Amino acid sequence: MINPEKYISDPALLKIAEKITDEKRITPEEGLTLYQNAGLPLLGLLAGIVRRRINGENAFFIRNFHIEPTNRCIYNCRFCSYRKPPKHPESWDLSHEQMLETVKRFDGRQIEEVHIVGGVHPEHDLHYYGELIRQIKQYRPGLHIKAFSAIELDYMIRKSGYSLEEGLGILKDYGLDSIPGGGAEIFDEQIRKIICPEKASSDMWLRIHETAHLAGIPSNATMLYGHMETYSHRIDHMERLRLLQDKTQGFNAFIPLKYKRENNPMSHLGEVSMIEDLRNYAVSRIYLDNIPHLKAYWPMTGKEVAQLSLSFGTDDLDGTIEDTTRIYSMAGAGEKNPAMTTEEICKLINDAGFRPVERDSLYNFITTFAL
Ligand code: V47
Ligand code: SF4
Repeated sequence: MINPEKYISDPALLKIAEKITDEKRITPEEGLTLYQNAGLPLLGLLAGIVRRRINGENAFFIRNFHIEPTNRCIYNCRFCSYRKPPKHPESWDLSHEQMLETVKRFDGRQIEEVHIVGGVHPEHDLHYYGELIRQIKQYRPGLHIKAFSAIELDYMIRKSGYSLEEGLGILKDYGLDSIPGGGAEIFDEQIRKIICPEKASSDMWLRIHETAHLAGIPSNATMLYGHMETYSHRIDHMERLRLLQDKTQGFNAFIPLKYKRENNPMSHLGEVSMIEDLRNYAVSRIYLDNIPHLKAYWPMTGKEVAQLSLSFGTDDLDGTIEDTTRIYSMAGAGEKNPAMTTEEICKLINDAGFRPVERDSLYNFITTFAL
């Protein structure tokens, strides 16, 4: 038997480690202690215990692609490299036909999910996006539509004059299946005031996800970290998510997103290290004991960090992507033309010692590969 006392000399960390191995929930103060005082090896060990309890040796991926309808946006978040003003040479605003062309590129190929997310266009309302969803569903009924961050939803629902309940219900009727996790950034109101003062508030983000969950629309949650937030702000962010998840059980996955500095006004802040990325994945896995999946979004992290993160609590590498997203490469993320074949993803997972599982959007197993 391993005697933990022999390896963990700090009594506070020892107590937390014992709680985790006893399957007990850690407090916000204990989460903060982990961030402040636990080294990478201990965090990896503890996150691995939680990961194995929830997901065994499985590491999930999906066949998916993105549609980014527009990079025009009424807001101007200081960390954003994606938004461009109307007549800028790199600005775009795709028509429904152009977006359907992207769907048609996958004719005859197995594909599970389309992820639709973009800027908040001043003129596009709920029915504009509803019609897009309707046309995609009509063309390819089996395709799961995961679409619109809470920030886009807030604007399109208000613009069309509906309550949240009505707006989300109407979008569900058009064919919306689930909601991605974007726009959460960091919930602390003071930091939000500095980095994204105009966009929907933290309370509104949480209300939209709660309302969606109650309407039977599952969702994800993100956290933008590595800018000017403190560890307390990260714990506060995760605590608000953990409380909501206790109420609704509607979150499928948590996705930490490291702030990337290229082409945005916050560049002077620099970027945190890979060690910090792995520590953050591990604390997230331990803290969010009620959100089943922790996603390493590889177009953002790069393939190697995503692979390594599997040993620090993550169990989901998102998907094949098919070179259909620009949001992260515009901010200087590792992958300029993100695309991976299922063979590549399986090898990446296998080489890290985990079992590749191809999933659908709701984490039902499609194919389980050999370990
Ligand atoms: O909310 C914007 C982030 C998010 C930068 O649900 C940046 O499966 C880092 O939500 N550096 C949108 N991050 C993307 C998103 C997402 C991604 C992958 C999977 C899922 C999912 C959702 O991108 C924004 C913001 O937090 N972001 N700019 C930047 N410079
Ligand atoms: Fe607009 Fe989203 Fe960029 Fe903020 S992060 S400016 S809401 S596109």
